[in-house]
Amino acid sequence: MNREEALRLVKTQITEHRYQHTLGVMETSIALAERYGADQKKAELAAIFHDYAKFRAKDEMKEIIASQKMNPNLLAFNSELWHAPAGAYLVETEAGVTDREILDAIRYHTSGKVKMALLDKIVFLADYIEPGRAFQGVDEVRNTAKENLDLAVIEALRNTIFFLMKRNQAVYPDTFEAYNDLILNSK
Ligand code: DGI
Ligand code: FE
Ligand code: FE
Ligand code: FE
Repeated sequence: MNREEALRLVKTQITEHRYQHTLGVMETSIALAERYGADQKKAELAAIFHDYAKFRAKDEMKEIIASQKMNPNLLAFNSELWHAPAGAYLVETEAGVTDREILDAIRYHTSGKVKMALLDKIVFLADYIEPGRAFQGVDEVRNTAKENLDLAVIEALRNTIFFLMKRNQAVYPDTFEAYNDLILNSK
């Protein structure tokens, strides 16, 4: 699928604000793929589709998580997590994307996971640092992303974990596992 067709499909699914975010994630993912030697076309498609399910009803996402035998533990945590795995499923079944690396990058773009693939890291990070984002600390992560991909992902994970903990929110285990894995194993 080319960029235009993918963007056209995604535009029907999300708000104009989210579409502008998606364009930012797309440009940032392509730049990170170029910088760190990933497939730029896969980075582009994964980014375009990463928030495909963002506005689906919670009941529909719950049903997908259950019927597709995804980790049922997801349902005990913040519903913000659900659009990523539900999105991977819908992008495959509705948009016809079959590439496993692209689908995984969509699946793990919110939570992260242990042993993230290069494309997973790129989309996760691009989602965090795209030009439209204004999180506390995002400029530091943008700078780190120019030099060290793993360290930038660690910083984004750390900021998100802090953010959730400051608000007394639970942190999904995969997010901690992603953080621990990169701290222990990244060079
Ligand atoms: O979909 P986006 O808004 O572009 O961003 P996202 O997919 O990274 O997810 C949005 C939010 O999910 C993020 O701001 C924090 C929230 N969230 C809730 N629980 C968790 C979580 N994020 C992570 N990484 N881990 C959690 O347990
Ligand atoms: Fe998202
Ligand atoms: Fe994210
Ligand atoms: Fe996003």
